[in-house]
Amino acid sequence: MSDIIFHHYDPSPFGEKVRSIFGFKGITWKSVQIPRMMPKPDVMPLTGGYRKTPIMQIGAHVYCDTQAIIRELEKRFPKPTLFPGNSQFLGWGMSFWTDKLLFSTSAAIIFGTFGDQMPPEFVKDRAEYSGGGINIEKMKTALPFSLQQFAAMIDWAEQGLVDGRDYFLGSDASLVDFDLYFNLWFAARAPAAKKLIGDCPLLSKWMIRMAAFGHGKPTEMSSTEALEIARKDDVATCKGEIGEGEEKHAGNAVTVTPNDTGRVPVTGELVSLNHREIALRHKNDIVGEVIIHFPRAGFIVS
Ligand SMILES: N[C@@H](CCC(=O)N[C@@H](CS)C(=O)NCC(=O)O)C(=O)O
Repeated sequence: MSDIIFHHYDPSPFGEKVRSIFGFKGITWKSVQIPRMMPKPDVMPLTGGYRKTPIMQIGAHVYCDTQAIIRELEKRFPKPTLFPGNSQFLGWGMSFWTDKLLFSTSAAIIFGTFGDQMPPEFVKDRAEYSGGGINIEKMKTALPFSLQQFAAMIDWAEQGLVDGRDYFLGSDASLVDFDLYFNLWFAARAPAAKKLIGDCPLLSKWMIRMAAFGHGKPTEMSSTEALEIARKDDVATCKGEIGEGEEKHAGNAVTVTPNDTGRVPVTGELVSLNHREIALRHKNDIVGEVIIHFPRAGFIVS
């Protein structure tokens, strides 16, 4: 099997979500460190312009968004499953709360706490990325409110562990746990959020259990090596999956854009379109043809 190549940076919270799943599943992977902000010259040829972190590459297949990455990992490494007791709905549904609302609360705490120490070019990059949602002065003023919201939401999690279970769905970890974990891992950089988590004794012990999964077995790879692997992989005959009623769109030139942040459209020829996935065949001079996979939920195809 081709290598799992993961493009990320170590402090990336969404990167941590996937790294902790690598640990849970005991996956061996290649780690490519990418810039924390634009420009990302060695990422763009793989993603066609999608700029978020992380992405996963397998040969000339590129998976954008943790939803697409996790779905592919579950397919290739089904054991241990992220969905014990057929918990797909809870896992994916939970991720829309943790990745959007809870994450924006965690980010508001981080920017409200450390905004003054962040390099101006980083703040400018994130302001553009979020479509104007980052304003350090406002986030500093709103910090007490953000912390109250955070405390109220993590109290739900503390309540979820009161019967002595190890993980939110019982004795086995599930996507629900990994959805929450990376947010707390991120927010805990702010001393006030760390204290709120510390005030939840069951959640604190759960954090230790989650951290113990580790990150699997990574080895470093350079971005030029990753580009070369994509270039050498031939995906000319690769076929996707077109869902019922979507046949008329197959092969069309389309754009795919996230519907929240980092709204950069990616263009290509449509190879997959169904309730779970959108995939495009994208060409450029650096890597030739790549197949770029996105989740359907949260992305706009036009
Ligand atoms: N829905 C995306 C969200 C990813 C995301 O927001 N990542 C943040 C960093 S962890 C990001 O892309 N920041 C801008 C950047 O890295 O350029 C996913 O699940 O992968």
